[in-house]
Amino acid sequence: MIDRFVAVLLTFSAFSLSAVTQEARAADLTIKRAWSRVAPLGAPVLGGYLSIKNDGGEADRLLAVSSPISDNVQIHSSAVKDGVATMRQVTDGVAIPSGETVEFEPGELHLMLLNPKSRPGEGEKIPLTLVFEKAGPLDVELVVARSPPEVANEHQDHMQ
Ligand SMILES: [Cu+2]
Repeated sequence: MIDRFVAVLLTFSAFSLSAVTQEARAADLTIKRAWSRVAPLGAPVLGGYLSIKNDGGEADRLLAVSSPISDNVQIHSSAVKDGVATMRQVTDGVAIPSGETVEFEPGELHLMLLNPKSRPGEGEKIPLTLVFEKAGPLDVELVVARSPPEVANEHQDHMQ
């Protein structure tokens, strides 16, 4: 238990967050492009999108997500059935395989904050805690934007 606590402290001391790329890191996991779409006034839910990269040698698993602005943050998967978009709650977590990046994005796997206590405006941030089976808890912030944030450098490098 003590070891676990120390591990969490070390995780937080290594924690970094960039306002530009919304990047956070814990152990072998890197979170990028954490954002939420600007919601209309009175929206019953807020969407949460991000990518989780696992550079570790073994798989991890996103078990749960929480936020101070919602008592019920769910993981959803989307599918189109008979031309109708539907989504369902994922209750057994999401595997983050070793060496892979799992994307949470509109119309696909995503996070959903139910009954939000506030609806932050464009440029504001929504705190979120991701709980992983092995890496433990990781704090990130969703930047509220109208469209997905660009990933700086990574793709542009190829065009120069
Ligand atoms: Cu949803």
